[in-house]
Amino acid sequence: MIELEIKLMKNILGANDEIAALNRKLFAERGVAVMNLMGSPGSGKTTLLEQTLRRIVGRLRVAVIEGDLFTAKDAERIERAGVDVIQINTAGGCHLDAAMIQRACMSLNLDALDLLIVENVGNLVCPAEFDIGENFKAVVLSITEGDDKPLKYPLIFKESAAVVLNKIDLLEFTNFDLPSARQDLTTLHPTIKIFETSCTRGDGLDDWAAWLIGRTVR
Ligand SMILES: Nc1nc2c(ncn2[C@@H]2O[C@H](COP(=O)(O)OP(=O)(O)OP(=O)(O)O)[C@@H](O)[C@H]2O)c(=O)[nH]1
Ligand SMILES: [Mg+2]
Repeated sequence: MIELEIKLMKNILGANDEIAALNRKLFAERGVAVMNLMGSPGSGKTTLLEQTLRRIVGRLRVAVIEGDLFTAKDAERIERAGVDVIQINTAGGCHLDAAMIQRACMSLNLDALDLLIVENVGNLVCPAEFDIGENFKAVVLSITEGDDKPLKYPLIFKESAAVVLNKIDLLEFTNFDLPSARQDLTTLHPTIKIFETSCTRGDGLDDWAAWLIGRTVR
């Protein structure tokens, strides 16, 4: 029984990887960089995107794909930031997969883009397991989630080029041990780029946006 489940998972991931490779080839041909933005529900992914778009629109041609189980609430927020946005509803599914991104891209003019940002479904586990053909992943971890999360959910931090420690304005109200979290992150992934941000106060957002522009413009 256990063996069957493992084989099934391998088949699902194998099929996903094939479509992800096609997506990656398409993005390379069209010259568009793709970031897969992941993190727990409520960690601040959409708020970070709203703040990021304020800093990069006008310098980069950007579109956003929003992944959510239900509703278009996040897509409506991003639309107000003045960029093209496509909503994918997974109807309960805990992650986006490569085929969903492939379909969404049919409604986008990739030639007119420098950067495509994908906000994945809020979850620290499944999104890290499914390649969508992105160039790089980033993960948002909010201070209110606890400093133990990198070691408890290592894959997502190992896979991500950057981690955004968000809600740093709330640090004094929690027992989040910042040096310890930074140490764990660096142990798991020595080259991971760590940002400390507050989307309410503005800390760290310019540095994060500059890094993103640097990853996009080659
Ligand atoms: N204090 C504080 N609150 C923040 C910060 N960033 C986001 N929030 C708040 O956190 C809540 C969740 O933010 P969202 O951006 O919706 O989180 P999300 O990760 O997109 O959530 P899902 O899409 O549901 O997974 C909202 O009430 C935000 O206003 C921050 O830096 N500091
Ligand atoms: Mg969101």
